[in-house]
Amino acid sequence: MTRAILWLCAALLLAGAGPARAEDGYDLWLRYRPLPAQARANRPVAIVARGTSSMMQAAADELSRGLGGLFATTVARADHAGDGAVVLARIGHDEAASLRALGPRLGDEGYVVRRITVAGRALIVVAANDDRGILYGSFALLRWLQTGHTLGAVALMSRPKVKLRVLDHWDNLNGSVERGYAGQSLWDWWMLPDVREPRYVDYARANASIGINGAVLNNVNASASSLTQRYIRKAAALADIFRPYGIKVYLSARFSAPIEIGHLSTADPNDPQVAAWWRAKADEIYAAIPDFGGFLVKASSEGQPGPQDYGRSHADGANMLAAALAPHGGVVMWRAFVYAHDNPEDRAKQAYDDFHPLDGRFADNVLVQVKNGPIDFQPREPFHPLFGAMPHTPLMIEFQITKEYLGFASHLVYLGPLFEETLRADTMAKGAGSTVAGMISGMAGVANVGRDRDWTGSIFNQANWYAFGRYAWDPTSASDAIAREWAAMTFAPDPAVVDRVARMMAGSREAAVDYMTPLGLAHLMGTDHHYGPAPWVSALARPEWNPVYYHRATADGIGFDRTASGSKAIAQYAPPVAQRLRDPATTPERELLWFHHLRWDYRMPSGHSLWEELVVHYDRGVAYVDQMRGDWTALKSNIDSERFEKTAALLGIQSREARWWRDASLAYWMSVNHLPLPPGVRAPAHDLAWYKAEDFPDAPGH
Ligand code: BDP
Repeated sequence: MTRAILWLCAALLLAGAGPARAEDGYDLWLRYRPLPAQARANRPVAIVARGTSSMMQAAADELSRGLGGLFATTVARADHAGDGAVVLARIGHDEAASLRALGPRLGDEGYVVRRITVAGRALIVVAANDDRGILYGSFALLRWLQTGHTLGAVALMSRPKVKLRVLDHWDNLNGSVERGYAGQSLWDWWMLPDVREPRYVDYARANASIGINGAVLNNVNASASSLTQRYIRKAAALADIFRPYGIKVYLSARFSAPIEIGHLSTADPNDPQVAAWWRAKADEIYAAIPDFGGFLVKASSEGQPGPQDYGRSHADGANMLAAALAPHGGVVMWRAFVYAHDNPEDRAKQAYDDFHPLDGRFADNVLVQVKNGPIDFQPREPFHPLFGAMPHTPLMIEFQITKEYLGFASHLVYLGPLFEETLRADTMAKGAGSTVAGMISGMAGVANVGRDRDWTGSIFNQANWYAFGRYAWDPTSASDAIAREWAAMTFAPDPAVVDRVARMMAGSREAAVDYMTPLGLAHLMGTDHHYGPAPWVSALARPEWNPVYYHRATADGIGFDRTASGSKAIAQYAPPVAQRLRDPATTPERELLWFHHLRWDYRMPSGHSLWEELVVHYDRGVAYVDQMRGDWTALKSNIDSERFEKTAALLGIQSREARWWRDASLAYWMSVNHLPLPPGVRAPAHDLAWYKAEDFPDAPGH
């Protein structure tokens, strides 16, 4: 029977049983609601774990919970693997003997899930070289079923392509979250280490289900207090909870901590006393957290202290910390997000200028963490020129999962296509095919989770957490496949639901780019809180804080000239890429105004003038949101009322705010270019003064 028919039967059964059960999103994609009766025919009878580690237990418990839910029965743990049992075993174990040859292909953390017959018994075996692989394999088996496949057909094998897969929490010790739109911090620092909330376990389960293996607990704009003994104890409690789920904890380290909490007179990385302080601090942390991951550091950036305060380089600073962590096996994730207030250079060039000369000068346990684009998590940026330019330095890529620049919690913007675009970008550093995906040793995502009941402020924001994990596991993934997987697990593996939800998601990021910053524009948002449009802002203290710095619109034209006649930022890319970007005609249209300043009447390939084309994009973005609303309405009978209503309300906000972005932007551009709107185009709802007067002192996340 086809899946569509199975789902039709299930829907009919449900209809007979009354309205679908209300849900609040807490269960994320791990809902484990019963499969349709026909899909439950071949049910597992028991779970047998060949090992006693806490990770093995976590895997077995998850299977018990998941299979129990999906098959609407109890699937208990057992010692004997009878016919129909699910067995968790290391590759060397007898019951996994026939899989032994696969061992080398699984490496660390990889898994294989197969239906095999052992001494006449049909077993489902989840096997790996290590327990972490078994944990991931267990979640993969559940995902297989949740996405509408049958147990009988299971045959899975996978290993992660990226070693460090980390969530960065920008959580402050007072419970606020920098750029967080899902309530207060998940960590109740005040009550820790005594109160160990069940939520922490569910957070760890969710991460393990998508292969995330690290969490930085505190904000990159770090407080030195997080390194005091009191807070180390709190972090240790979280580490204990996360350990069975394969998640290491990391801390953001404030570079000046030796002064602030160590009472030294300097934090100079070349001062032996400073180095000794960090060594002692690392020893203290490892005594409490033996598998501590290491430090994330934002230094000499946006006013944060750093090695440059002492005339030292980023390598000097990173290597000093790395030396303190090395004896314990820890790493330093040193951020390349730097730009200086006294540097008149194009902001997009500054990170490259600082870091490129340091290639090969970092210690072995340092990773340089580079944002996806050269400025700052904008709705669209070209890939960062450091990718491909530091062949002798392990690089991590940093994405922002929280939607600081993409509509906060309310806009439905699926980030899969954004991740995909950067990861697939060809740096041409070593010839064609030198993709960003192929040159990263780690992937960090600025987390979007908070204390909201649905974790992320909306159901669809959960998809971005999910997609981040799936991309970190395999950066060559396809965003549409991930969206479909998520939709099946989150709603139902009913093709009617999955097709429509995936369709909504597919174009949602492009739509946000269209109504916010089309054709390569960037950084046009409101000051400080970053909510809403403010392309007119021009009076902030530092030039690069002002939107006008980025769009450079005048009566003649618009865009940032980064060619040889402008800031020359294009020269930071490998020659074949630079060659293409030099000419507006060969620059990808989506990045046109990032690299070029063009006249308003510049002829686009469509035949439109640049001005007309901009208007088309704004309108296209708004129209897409309307289409998503229509799609969602059509799903009303397929989705439980609680998640349906909340999402519908948020789409209402998005529809209003997409129009606001469009209208305010157009009103401003027209005040600069004095051009009329093309015939038939709707005029902004208000005049420019009205948009400028809007004020949001209470916007969240700031
Ligand atoms: C910017 C955020 C700011 C962060 C900064 C960073 O607005 O709050 O501190 O990124 O990444 O986008 O350090």
